[in-house]
Amino acid sequence: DHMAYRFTDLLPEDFSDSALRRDVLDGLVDRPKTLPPKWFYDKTGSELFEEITRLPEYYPTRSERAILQANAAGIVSGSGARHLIELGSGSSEKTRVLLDQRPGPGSVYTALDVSESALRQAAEALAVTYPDLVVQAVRADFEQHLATVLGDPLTGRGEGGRLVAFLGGTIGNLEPQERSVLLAGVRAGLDPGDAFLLGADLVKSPQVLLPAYDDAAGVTAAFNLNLLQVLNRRLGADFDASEFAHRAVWNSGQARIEMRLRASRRTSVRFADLDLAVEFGEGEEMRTEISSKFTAERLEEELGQAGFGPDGWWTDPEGRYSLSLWRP
Ligand code: AVJ
Repeated sequence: DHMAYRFTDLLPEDFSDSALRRDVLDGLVDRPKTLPPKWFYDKTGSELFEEITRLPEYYPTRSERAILQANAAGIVSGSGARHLIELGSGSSEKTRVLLDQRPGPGSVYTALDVSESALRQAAEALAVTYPDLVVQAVRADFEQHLATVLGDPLTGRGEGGRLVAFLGGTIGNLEPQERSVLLAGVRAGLDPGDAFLLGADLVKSPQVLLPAYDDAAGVTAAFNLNLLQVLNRRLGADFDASEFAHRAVWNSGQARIEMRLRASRRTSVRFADLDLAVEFGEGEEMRTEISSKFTAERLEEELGQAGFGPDGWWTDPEGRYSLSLWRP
């Protein structure tokens, strides 16, 4: 049955257009210039990201998968969950490791993402593999719709047994302020008996971190520079990508990798659709992504601030990446 899942759309039709316009108008008039990383993921960008996850230098995806595979039974049975709710589910590929441990027929999986095509593809495939699983796909922005998604009637409050998962290290892409808002929002949506599973990359030597974001084959550079094509196509901009270079910088004070695009010469860029011109000075950098790295102490402090207590901690053998379980 090709309709074996429920689809709910919480986003306006023009959501991504209006959000992109706002982000460009806000971020490219600021100093330093910044853009949020969510705009990387057009078709080419999503393919380049998949390629990044297979690079020898890029460990987070492999580490997270290894932790999930080694500990899925303990995570799922320890959480007591019958309903898995995934924020930013993408292809839901690694989610299968958790779903394989579901307690029985009637278990529920709710996927939340901004991409309808990714949601439908993932939901359809999961409904085929797991005919006894109730699958829901919700097109929503986890920075806006947590209360709706974690409330009735979508995911049923108050019965306990819900596990909210936020995997892939995406928490690291949020600014500290956005992070605390998100964590507080998850906490507010959970009841006693529910749990929160978080995938977070850990602080380590810049000798490991920097190559992960500036690989020898140049895939991350292509991924970063592709953002300029996204802006050219979607907003009628006229970036000349050959005038910009990929940079990855370890900001030790804030414990984060910053990806930037550096203008090699003075240049002016027009955004036809926005009636906007943006000047870049020679050597000026636009920050396109932060990828924060955490310590166990830091996570415990931030999750504690949001009203969570620790209930489980797993890393890969090299201690590069963490999965952690939290209780409201
Ligand atoms: C999967 C979004 C967390 O920050 O490591 C990979 C994205 N950027 N290489 C990360 C990314 C550059 C990635 N996230």
